[in-house]
Amino acid sequence: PEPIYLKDYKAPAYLIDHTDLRFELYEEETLVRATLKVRRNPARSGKSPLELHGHESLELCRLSIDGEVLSERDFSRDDELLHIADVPDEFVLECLTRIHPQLNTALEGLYKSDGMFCTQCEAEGFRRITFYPDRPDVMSVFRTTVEADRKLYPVLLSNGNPVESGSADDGRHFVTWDDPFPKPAYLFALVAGDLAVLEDSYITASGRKVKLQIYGENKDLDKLDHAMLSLKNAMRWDEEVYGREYDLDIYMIVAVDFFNMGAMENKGLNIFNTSCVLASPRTTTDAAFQRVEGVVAHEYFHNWSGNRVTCRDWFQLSLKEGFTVFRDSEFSADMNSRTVKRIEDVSMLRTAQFAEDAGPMAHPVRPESFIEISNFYTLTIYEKGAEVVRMLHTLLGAETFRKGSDLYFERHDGQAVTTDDFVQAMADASGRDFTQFKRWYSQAGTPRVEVSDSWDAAKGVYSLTLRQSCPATPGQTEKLPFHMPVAYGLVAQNGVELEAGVLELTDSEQTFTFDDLPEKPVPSLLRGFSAPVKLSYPYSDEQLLLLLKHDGDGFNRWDAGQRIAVNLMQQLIEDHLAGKALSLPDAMVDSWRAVLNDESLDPAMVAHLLRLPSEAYLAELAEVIQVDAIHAVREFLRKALAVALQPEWLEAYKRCTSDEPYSPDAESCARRALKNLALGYLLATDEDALLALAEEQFVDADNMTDQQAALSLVVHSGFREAGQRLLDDFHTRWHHEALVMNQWFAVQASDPWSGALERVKTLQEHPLFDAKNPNKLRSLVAAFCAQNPVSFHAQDGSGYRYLGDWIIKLNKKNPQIAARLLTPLTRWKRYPQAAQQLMTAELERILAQPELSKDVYEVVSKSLA
Ligand code: HT7
Ligand code: ZN
Repeated sequence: PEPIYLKDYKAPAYLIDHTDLRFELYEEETLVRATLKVRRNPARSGKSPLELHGHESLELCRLSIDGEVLSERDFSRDDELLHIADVPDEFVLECLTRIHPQLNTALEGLYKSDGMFCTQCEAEGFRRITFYPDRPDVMSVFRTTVEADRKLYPVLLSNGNPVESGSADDGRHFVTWDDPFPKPAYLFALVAGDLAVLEDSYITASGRKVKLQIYGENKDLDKLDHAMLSLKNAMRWDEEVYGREYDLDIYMIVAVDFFNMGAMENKGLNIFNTSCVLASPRTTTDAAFQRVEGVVAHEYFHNWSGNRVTCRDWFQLSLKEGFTVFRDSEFSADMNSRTVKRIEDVSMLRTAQFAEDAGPMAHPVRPESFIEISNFYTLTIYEKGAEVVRMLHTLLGAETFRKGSDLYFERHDGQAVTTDDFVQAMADASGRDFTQFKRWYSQAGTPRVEVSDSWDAAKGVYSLTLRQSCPATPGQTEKLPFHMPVAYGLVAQNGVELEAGVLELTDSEQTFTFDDLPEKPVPSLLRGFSAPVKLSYPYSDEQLLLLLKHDGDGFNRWDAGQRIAVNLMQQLIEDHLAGKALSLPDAMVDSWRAVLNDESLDPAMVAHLLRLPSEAYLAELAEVIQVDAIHAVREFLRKALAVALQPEWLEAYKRCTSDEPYSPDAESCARRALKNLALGYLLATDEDALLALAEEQFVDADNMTDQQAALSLVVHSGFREAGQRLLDDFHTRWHHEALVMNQWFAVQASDPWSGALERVKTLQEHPLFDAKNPNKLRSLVAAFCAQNPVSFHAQDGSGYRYLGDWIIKLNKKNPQIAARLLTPLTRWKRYPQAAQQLMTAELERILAQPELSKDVYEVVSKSLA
C-alpha cells in the first residue's frame, strides 16, 4: 500500500449539492438508492473524470446519469474508486447498490450491533455504503429515507429533522429525515432497531425548544439520566463560554455495544459506545461517570468544532479533534475540580502521548502522510492537538481567544478548512503573529526545555536561562525552535509568591531576568503544564518539598511530589539492578504523612499527591525499560509506605467512609478516591485483618466505585484465594451486565501474576467473551498487553506471541482494532536486547502474513523501519 501526502491535496473536481438516499433494510441484504445532484467545481479548471469512492464489498446494481443507464463501458472500477470518464457539467447521478451489513465485522460503514442496524462513517466508512466522493471537503445537503420491517425495527433514525413517515408493503414502514446543514459523508448516520428512549428538552439561549432523545436497549433505560444531564450542561456551557447554540430541532444519541471507538458526532444523531453513555451508581465507577460526561460533551461540542466547520482533508484531523478535546477538558474542569482534571490529562499525555512521540509512529499534529487514516486517531492528534490550542489560549488570554474563536466560526461556517485557517483567525483577532507557533502543527516529537538560573544577591536580580531542543522523529531530523508559553512563579523560602507570569520562549536559548527580589527564589516552572514539553531544572529535594507545600499552582504542587517520587524510584531501580538492598528515606515518609494529615486539602488532591508514579510513566522516562525492576521497586515502595504510615492510612480510610447514599458529585468522588487509595496501601501490608476490611467493602458497597476498587485491589494483592472468591461473587452478581463484566475481564487480565496469561487464555473461552466485540477485546486482550507489563513482557516471549496471534486473527475481521492492539509491540526499541529480538520476530511474523490490511501493514512496517 502507498502513502497519501498532504502536499498532493487537490480540491474536488465535482461538488454534490444534494444527496438523496433511500435504504431498504432486509435481514440478508440492504439496498441503497442514491440520487446525487452533481456539478463541476468552478474552482477547478479543465475537464476531469468523475471519481467516486466505493469499497470492494459494494455490489453495483445500476448506475445512471440524467436517467440514462450506464453500461460497463462507460465507467471503470479499480481498488477503491469508480471512474466515469465523460460527464456533463451538471447532472443527476443515480446509483443502486447492494450491501451486506450483517456480514460486516469491521464495524465501518453500515453494520449490525446486537440486532440493530447502525453506521460508523468517519473517516472513510461511507464508501462501504454507496459510491460517493467520500472526502470531507465535499459537503452536501442530505435527505434520507430508511425503510425496514416495522416489528423488528420500530425506530428508524437518520441525521436532521424527521419530515415524513408511513407504512410500506409486507409489514414494513419508513421514515424520511431532512438535514438542511451541508455536511461531508463522514457525518452521515443511520440507526434502525427496537430501542427504548429517554426524552427531554432544552431551551436554547435564543428561546428555541430542542427535543433531546437518548436511545438504548430497554434494560438500560435507567442508565441514561447522567448522559442527559451532561448533554444539557454541555449545551448551556457552549452557549455561555463560546456563544454557540444548537441548530436543529432534535438531538439524538444512540447507545450501541459494538463500536470501534468511544462515540461519533454524526450531525444530530450521535452514536455512542455503551461504555461512554450508560451510567448508574450500582454499575458504573466514578471514573466512568466522568468519562460519560466528558464524551457526551465532546460529541456535542463537535456540532460547531467539526460539523458546522469541518476539515478540508484528513491531515487536518486535529483541527476538529484537538480543538474539541480542549473544549471538553475545559468543560469538565468547570464542572468538577480544575486542578484534578489537569493532573489527570497531563498524566495521560506524559505517559502515553510522550511515548507515542518517541515511537515509530510519531507524527506531527498535522501529519504529512499516511497509509490508513484510521491509524491517525491518536493521542498526538487528540491530546497534543488540545495542548496546542491550550497554548494559544494561554498566550492570548480567555477574552482574546474567544474573539478568535468567534471569528473562526463566523468566517468558516459551512466550510471545510485547515489548521492554518484556525491559527489565522486567532492571529487576526489578536493582531499577533503566529508564524513560528505553527511549528507545533508541523514538527513531531516532544521538545526538551533545560532550565538553569543565577542569582545576583547584591542587585537582587534573578535570571532564568531556558534552552530548548527536540529529538529527531521518523522523517524529521532537524527541528526549529518552538514558540511556547512557560507559566511560572517565583517562590520565597517562607512559601510566599514573589512574582508570577508567563514567559514566551521563542529562541533555542533565552534568558529572562527578574529585578528587585528580596532573596533567591525557588522557581515554579511550567505551571499548569503550560506547554507539552519535558522540562528539567536541577531541583534539590528541599526545593521540591517547598513547592509541594507552598506552590500557589495546584498542578505544580502535585508535580513537585511526582518529581520527588520519580527521583527516588529511579535511584531504587538502579539499586535493584545492582543487587543492592532497597530502603525508604525517612524524609519521604514525613512529607507523605504531612500531606495525608492535612485535612485542609481536597481529598482528590491528596489521593493524587500520594499515588506513586505509574509503571507506565517510569517506563516512558527510562532510557532502557527494565520492566521487572520497575515493578519490583514500585511494589517495594508501596509496601514500605503502607507499613510506615499504616495508622494514618486507616485513619484516612475511616475519615473518607460515608453513610450517605451514592452521588457522583466531585466532592463525593474525591472522598472515594482517597478512601480507595488508602485501602490499596492497607492491603499492601499483607495483614489478614485488613483483607477483611476490603472484603467487607466489597460486600457492603452500594456503588461500583467501591466494589470494583475492593475487587481489583484484592485480586492484585497476594491474597489469591480471597481474590478468586470475590471474582466468583462478582460474576454471580453481575453476569447479566455487559459493561460490568468487562471490568471483571480487565481486572484479571491486568493482574501482575505469573499465571495471568493462562487465565486470559481460559477467559477467551468464557461464554461472555466475544471476539467480534471491541469492548471485550479491549477488556481482555488490550488489558493484558497494555496494562500488565510484567506478564506481557515475560522473558519467554509468550506475551508477544499471544498478541501476534490475535493480530493475525483480527487483521481481516476488524483491521482498525487489530492495528490499535498492536501498539505495545511497536515500542520494541525501548527494551533490553533480548526482548527486542523476541518483539521484532513477532512483528516480522505478522508482516509475513498474506493479505495484510492497510491498517496493520502501516503500523508493522513503520515499526520495523
Ligand atoms: N470523531 C470520532 C472519530 C471516530 C472514529 C474514527 C475511526 C474509526 C472509528 C471511529 N469512531 C469515532 C470520535 C470523536 O473524536 O469524537
Ligand atoms: Zn472528537
